[in-house]
Amino acid sequence: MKMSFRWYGEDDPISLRYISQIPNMHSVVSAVYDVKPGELWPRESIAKMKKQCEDNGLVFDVVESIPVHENIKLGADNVDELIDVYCQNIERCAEYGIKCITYNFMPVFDWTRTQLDKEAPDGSTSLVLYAEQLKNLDPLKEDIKLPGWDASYTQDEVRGLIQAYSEIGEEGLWQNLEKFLKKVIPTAEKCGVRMAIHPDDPPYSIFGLPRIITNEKNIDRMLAIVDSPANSLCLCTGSLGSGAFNNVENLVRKYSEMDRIAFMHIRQVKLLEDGGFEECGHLSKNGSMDMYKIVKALTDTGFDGYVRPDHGRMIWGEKGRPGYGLYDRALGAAYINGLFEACEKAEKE
Ligand code: DNO
Repeated sequence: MKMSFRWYGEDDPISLRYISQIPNMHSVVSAVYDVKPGELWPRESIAKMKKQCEDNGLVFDVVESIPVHENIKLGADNVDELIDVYCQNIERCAEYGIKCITYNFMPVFDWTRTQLDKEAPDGSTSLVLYAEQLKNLDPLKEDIKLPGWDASYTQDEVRGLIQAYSEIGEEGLWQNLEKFLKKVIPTAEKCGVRMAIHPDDPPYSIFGLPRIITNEKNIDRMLAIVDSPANSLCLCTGSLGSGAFNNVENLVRKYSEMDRIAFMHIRQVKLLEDGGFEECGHLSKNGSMDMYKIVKALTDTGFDGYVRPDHGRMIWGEKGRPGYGLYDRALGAAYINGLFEACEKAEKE
């Protein structure tokens, strides 16, 4: 596996220098942030990021994300044009050494939480989704914003989008994903890039919007649309694991065996009885998933893709982007490194 770390570019309070000091760090996961979805990524911006990473002994070979324009997901009139730009962006990334591109197909909102700073008894804070709080959130009535969301929509635009998605429904979204994959995957294949779709987070419909990358049956359906390692998963343990119906270690074993995981996001969640969840430290004993079994499923199946510690808590007084502080993600990386070393060595004994 190749260990990686997400970096939000020059606006990120965490320096590449610090990232390079995390044991076993190999790749930087980032994106060009100065363009809107649907626009071409300037070559100079990709080249600059590549150089900044190299100057710090790191490799910029994973993109997270090239966002998919809502009009692609909705199958609007200019969909062909937008998919064409998407393909050109894949080609441009490949020119600068990118091997894996993460994206998602979630309507309007990316990952959703109801609170970003829930304090634990030890004083650390983390992201949570409480079912009670979710019931009271209504994007049709109030202007809610989360750090993972495209903040550029006005309230009226959000209303219009929610309406448009309710008209196409789940099957409409599937058809639009199919069209997208059938054009994008051959381009990715040609330039040696693996496309890695991120599961919906949480893995069920929210605000009445369709969500389709949620469970084993749907992931099978998505992978079958184009049967190629270029059409792969960014298997996010926390996203899939926040649905009690998903057995994450089985999913990891199955898709890694099929060579359809390009990228692993490893994080822990603690499931609550009412369907909500709390993010917590990476350790197995802190949450609902057995991290040892997840890593073992990867080493047993010869996984050689990218791994990144995903969301951490805010600890040691750190202030920063919720879920994306340095300290707890670095602890997560160290823990994941240890699990990999133990599993790999045990195999050889
Ligand atoms: C959340 C992230 C997601 C992910 C996108 C991929 O922390 O894992 O925002 O980057 O869904 O497109």
